[in-house]
Amino acid sequence: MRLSRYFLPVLKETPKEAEIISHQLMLRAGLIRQESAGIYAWLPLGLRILNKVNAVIREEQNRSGAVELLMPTIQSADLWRESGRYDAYGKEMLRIQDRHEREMLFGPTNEEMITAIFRTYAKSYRDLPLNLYHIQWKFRDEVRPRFGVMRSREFLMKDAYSFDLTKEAARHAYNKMFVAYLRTFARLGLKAIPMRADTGPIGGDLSHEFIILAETGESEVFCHKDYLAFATPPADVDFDDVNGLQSTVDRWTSLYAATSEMHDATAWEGLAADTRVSARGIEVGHIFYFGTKYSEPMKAAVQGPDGKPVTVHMGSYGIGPSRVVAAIIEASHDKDGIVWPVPVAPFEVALVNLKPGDADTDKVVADLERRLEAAGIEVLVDDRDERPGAKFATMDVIGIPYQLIVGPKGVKAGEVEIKARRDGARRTLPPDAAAAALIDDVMRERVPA
Ligand code: 5CA
Repeated sequence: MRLSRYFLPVLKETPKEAEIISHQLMLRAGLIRQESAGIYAWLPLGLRILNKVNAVIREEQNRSGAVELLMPTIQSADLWRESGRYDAYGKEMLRIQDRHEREMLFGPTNEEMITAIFRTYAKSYRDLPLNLYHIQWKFRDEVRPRFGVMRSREFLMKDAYSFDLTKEAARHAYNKMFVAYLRTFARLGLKAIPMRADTGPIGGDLSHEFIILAETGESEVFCHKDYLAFATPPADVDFDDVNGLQSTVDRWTSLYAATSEMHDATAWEGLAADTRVSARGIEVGHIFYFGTKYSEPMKAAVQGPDGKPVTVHMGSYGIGPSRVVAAIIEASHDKDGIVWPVPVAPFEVALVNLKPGDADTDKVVADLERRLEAAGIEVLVDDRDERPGAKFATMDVIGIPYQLIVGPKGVKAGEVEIKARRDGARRTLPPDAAAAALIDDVMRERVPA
């Protein structure tokens, strides 16, 4: 992609309305634009990042056995009357009337709709277990939308819903999502700690929030410091191994970890002082087991092995990809801008042409672009007619992991320069060797172990 033909509205100044660093940098780097309070347009660079986050989430959901579908954003109020949540949900629900004066709503979550889909088609215990998910926009009319896409009114959610015959089977479904979430957040470059959590309007008696520690987090959280060094379950984890998965979950829930709503001050005081981490946290995922809370009133039952109807046990599992983008920035930035980990970077290499119009430089840049793209690397070529300083500043703000810098002096000497955005480390190499080194580095970092 040539920057001269792209749409990248980078801002020089930090917008005053943005209070936290991720919001400031998302506006400065031209990722999002506010359209109304808590409602954002995703500009081209931002959309590429959001799509990368979704791709990682999707891969790990699919790996765990969940199946993707897509439900609409607009739902009928009648569906919510069946579960009894239409009135209970309160002012956070955006209620809409269509031209026939039918009551509709913009979905804040999809438990009711997925239960209705399930009961239409699933008739037998042989249809179970089942986990269906989608990645779709939600709307919650938050009283205080703030911090950009971190707490917005319209936001993207990956929500999965599991259906099982028994409570034990539902526990296994819960554990699958628990482990898939550990892998997902690790691949996104985040250290997420599962914490016992309150279930709020979703309901149920078993629930964990996946929290990343960050100064700008909205809630206060408490956890044992050993969690920070726990190893992520490997890519070849066997999701059908009931005991194996349970022991992974047991280990990840063996030490103290709680959000402020679930905090037990006495248990906390009992821990050795040097093992206690009390910090601010950002909730990037939330999983729930709620048994028959929806299947009972909505009559979602299947025929059991003995021919009798069994009301199914359900759970729901959410991740907020739009919030995750902001959370990654909170966890990965420096004074000059964003530092994207390769798996979510909007482009993997920024190829900076220091003198567009200089025939020799242009040729080396074009060759490098072709070579990298042929290897499947995503390249943004800075071919703008700008001072080198301005180009470097832009590339630093938008945070592409590697900069490949080509100027007339280097070209004469047969050299180009690689700068790693992460630590600023520089290497000077002949163009061919630089391309080979970058292809190596990017491929290695795409899917971390
Ligand atoms: N139906 C359940 C699970 S599928 C549910 O709605 N859970 S939730 O309310 O906890 O939301 C799931 C995830 O969506 C949260 O963990 C968070 O990452 C994201 N999320 C929730 N509210 C917002 C918001 N206002 N702005 C951005 N992301 C949000």
